[in-house]
Amino acid sequence: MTKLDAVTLTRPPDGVPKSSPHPDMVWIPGGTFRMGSDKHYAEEAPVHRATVDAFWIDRTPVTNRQFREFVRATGHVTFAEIVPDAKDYPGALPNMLRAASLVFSPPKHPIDDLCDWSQWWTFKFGANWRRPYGPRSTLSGLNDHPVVHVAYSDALAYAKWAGKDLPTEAEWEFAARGGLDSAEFGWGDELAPGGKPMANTWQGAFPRENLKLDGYERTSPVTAFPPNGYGIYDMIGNVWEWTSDWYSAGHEADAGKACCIPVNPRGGGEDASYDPCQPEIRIPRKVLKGGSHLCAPNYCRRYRPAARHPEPVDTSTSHVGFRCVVRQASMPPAGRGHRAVARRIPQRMPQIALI
Ligand SMILES: [Ca+2]
Ligand SMILES: [Ca+2]
Ligand SMILES: [Cu+2]
Repeated sequence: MTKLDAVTLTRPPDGVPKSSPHPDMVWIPGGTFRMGSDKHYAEEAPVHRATVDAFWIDRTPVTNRQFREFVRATGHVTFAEIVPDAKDYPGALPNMLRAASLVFSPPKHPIDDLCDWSQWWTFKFGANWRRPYGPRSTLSGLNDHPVVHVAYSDALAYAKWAGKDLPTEAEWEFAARGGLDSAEFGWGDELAPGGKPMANTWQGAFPRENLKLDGYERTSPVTAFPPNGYGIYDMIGNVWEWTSDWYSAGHEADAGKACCIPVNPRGGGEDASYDPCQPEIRIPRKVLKGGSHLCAPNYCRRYRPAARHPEPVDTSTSHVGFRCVVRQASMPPAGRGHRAVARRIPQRMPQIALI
């Protein structure tokens, strides 16, 4: 076991602007922190020290209002709006070759098997960021909710357009901890201190009983819950957020000596990110962070800064969004064996977060 060090925070160096380079960004001081957790899911272990340089981060996840501005300015068409090309789908079922996205649909019957996510995820034709629940839905009332149904390439395209980038996993986790080193949640050690919900998660027995004690059945406005110690909102819950790191099944061991703590770590390589349970599907997976409105105590306790989940780069859902960062210096590329993200398409339907 490594002796726990006090978190070291750096202050913005001289010359760093006091106000952000873009509206609604918050300065994160950077420093050395304990990343991961040994007390929860295996993929979060081991706890290890990591250092991140200071950066700016969006105060909230990107909203539908903001994403609409981007689409108006660029004409960007999201992955979920594009009809898949049969050439890209050897062996695909022809009736699945339609523009679609995964929408959470609570099952009508009791579920015996909580591993069978197809019971509550529907690959809904015509669902996309403008029609988040399906072809007849709209964004009415959802302007200040996070954009959803965005694949990795959509998040990255937005970030580039905005003159920003996507956070690494280490940056994201550092920011989510809000200066509380090794606390279980982004606000302390209790999920709902004094009964007060601190994030949009799921109360009740997932996936059928949504008690909505936090006031929201699905997504919520991005400032509906209190900000963390850095003044940023919704890191935990509401929607999972894309990071730019390839997923690997666990973290590297702690460096041991202070000299060797990794600086701006980028996780493993793309090749290690494929799903070992589905070797025939070669779609690399990125790390999602923060949990969502579907994370429930009986099913998925990932409403914590250390939590992480693999998401295939081409998968979009009703519970995944993103936010951006701005750095002073460029970041090294993701992981070892980095290659460009190819537009590879799954055989039948996107793999999907088991959440
Ligand atoms: Ca909720
Ligand atoms: Ca979030
Ligand atoms: Cu979850």
